[in-house]
Amino acid sequence: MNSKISASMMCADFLNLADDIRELERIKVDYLHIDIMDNHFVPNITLSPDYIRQVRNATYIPMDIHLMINEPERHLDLFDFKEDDIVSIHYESTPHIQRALKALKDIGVTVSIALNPATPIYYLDFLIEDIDVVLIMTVNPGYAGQSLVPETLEKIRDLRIYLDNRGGEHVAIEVDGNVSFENARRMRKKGADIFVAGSSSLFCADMSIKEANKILRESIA
Ligand code: S6P
Ligand code: MG
Repeated sequence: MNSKISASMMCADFLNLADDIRELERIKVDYLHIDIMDNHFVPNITLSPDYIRQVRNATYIPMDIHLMINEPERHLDLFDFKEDDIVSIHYESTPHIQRALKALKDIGVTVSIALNPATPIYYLDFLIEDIDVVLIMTVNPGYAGQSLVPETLEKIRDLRIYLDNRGGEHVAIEVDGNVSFENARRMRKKGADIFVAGSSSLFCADMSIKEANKILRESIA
């Protein structure tokens, strides 16, 4: 599939959020990546259902909602999901992952399963029918600004082969964590389709969103 960019909103300028959103519309970003953390599944707290509602009123860009919360199936009704959204839940976050994925499918969103760096690909053996996207965490979830876990690069390539051999050719691969210009190029070569762009690229300190977008698009073309 054509590569897509999902802008990591926990890295946006909170004091000038409306300006950042207008700029993200101008550069035609594909998704707004919204990190939701509960301070249990991961040791941090970030964005919220209210944030989603407010931002939803300010833009037409679909959302890519990354739930880093325990037992997400118990909390889905807190969220205002829309049909164009991707919603990711973590394999590691619930003993009832298939039930949770099915609940997302019933809501009608694009269903994504997220895997932490150390979670093996074969855990998807009985889930391929239930998913549209696999979100490969290329850092351990919880914080922006971390370094790539290098083993995850091969994991992207292995996952593409694994999916293609099991009737999952249509399943997209998303990558999240230290998606720098250089890492994005390497991830694209391994088979990544959707790139979460945070402090390592789109929101890096030393250039504008417009300039960063140009370099990132070239890296993943
Ligand atoms: C991390 C979170 C990510 C970060 C993103 C930040 O737990 O899921 O989505 O927001 O990785 O990007 P960067 O370039 O700072 O790693
Ligand atoms: Mg994320």
